[in-house]
Amino acid sequence: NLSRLSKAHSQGENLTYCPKTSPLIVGRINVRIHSNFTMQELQRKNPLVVRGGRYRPPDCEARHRTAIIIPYRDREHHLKVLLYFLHPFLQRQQLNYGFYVIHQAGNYTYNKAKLMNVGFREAMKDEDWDCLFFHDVDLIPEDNRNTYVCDANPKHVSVAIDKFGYELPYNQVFGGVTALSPLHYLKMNGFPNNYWGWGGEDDDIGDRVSLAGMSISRPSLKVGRYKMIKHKLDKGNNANTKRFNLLRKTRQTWKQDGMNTVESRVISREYHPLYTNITVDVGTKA
Ligand code: NGS
Repeated sequence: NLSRLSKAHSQGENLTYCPKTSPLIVGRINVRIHSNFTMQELQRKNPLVVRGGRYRPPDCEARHRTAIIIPYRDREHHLKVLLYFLHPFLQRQQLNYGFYVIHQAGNYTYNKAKLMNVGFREAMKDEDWDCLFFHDVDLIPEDNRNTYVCDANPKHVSVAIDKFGYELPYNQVFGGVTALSPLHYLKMNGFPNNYWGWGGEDDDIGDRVSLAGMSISRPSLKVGRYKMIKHKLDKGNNANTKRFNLLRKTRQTWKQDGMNTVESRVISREYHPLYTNITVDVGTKA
């Protein structure tokens, strides 16, 4: 029956919409981090995920189209674990989704926010996504009721992380996992391109939300729960000593620096079975 339905899907037959709340959602998930499995095994566990990490429910028309954007460099183990948990998590929510890994080429200082701008641009070339989830590679959701869809305002999603005792660490925090519609994203001119190294870019993004006249929405602490995969400090991502100065100027700079000025060169676009990998040259500090 499943194969008949997916055949119906690929032939473009009209399916009825999925229910407003998916009956497949399981609630709290027992996240036990491990990676003693191969990518092939992971593919076999997700038979309905197609080339480039794309999925749509086989038996109903999804109500939401969500792109997962993962800024990335040299975190193979984390990516594997995230794929392991996130694919079934999203399928249970009956989403039409796509998985994008945005990989910074070379060893130059990391620039996460710029990678996310590239991710937005590249993902929107594929599909008219109605929501983009900007997702740290080391955060694993622990409650399936945390639905990966957008709100009326930009949503800060990872509100309760084990590392912070499952509490919001500070009021303006806007890092980890966030969800914006294309309209939200363009309204705030995307993310800053000039934060090189660790820290501050997420606070800048949070400031942009309010400077663009929006507010931050959040799920409850009960549902917005995440486990952070432990890791050592990354090479090429030292704390950005300029971050406090940059943050003082966001009000003056956000309209001149962002999605309207992102300069980068896509080196390759690879369609892996469980994700699309986009390798990009983001350049160097001005
Ligand atoms: C703030 C940083 C954010 C960072 C947050 C949590 O202080 O970029 O801590 O960091 N802001 C500045 O440095 C201005 S964490 O404890 O997860 O490493 O995301």
